[in-house]
Amino acid sequence: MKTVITYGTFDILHRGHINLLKRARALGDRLVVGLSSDEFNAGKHKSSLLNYENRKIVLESIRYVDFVFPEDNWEQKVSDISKYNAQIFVMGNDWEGKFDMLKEYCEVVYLDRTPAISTTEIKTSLSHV
Ligand code: C2G
Repeated sequence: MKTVITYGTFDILHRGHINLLKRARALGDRLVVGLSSDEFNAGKHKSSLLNYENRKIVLESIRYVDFVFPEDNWEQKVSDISKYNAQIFVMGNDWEGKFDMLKEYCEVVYLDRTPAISTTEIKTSLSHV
């Protein structure tokens, strides 16, 4: 059983997120996702439109996602990798190099970001409606 792990806010899910989740899942037999808590988002200077519970329900309904757990801080990844026995850590390449310290614990893969779509752009266009 090869477990893949990834993290994110996943607010207002769009094809960029799905593309990432699909490719991450394809690298193993199951995908576990650390979903940023509302408090952690504040720490990332990100405010999500949907709160954690909403974002969790949506993420859990995605066929590529097997399990969702809260991401409360930057430091929990090493213990999560051990807790979920993850062999591969995946992030979009906007994070390229930022998590190379995890190579000591598992394979680290940065996947190309899907161009021309982001939650920020969606929120901006919504604000002009
Ligand atoms: N993503 C993507 N293409 C996009 C938008 C996002 O591939 N057009 C990817 C990001 O690279 C990330 C994942 O989708 O791997 C989730 O994106 P966000 O919800 O924006 O997550 P982020 O705020 O980057 O949080 O500890 C890590 C952080 O929690 C990551």
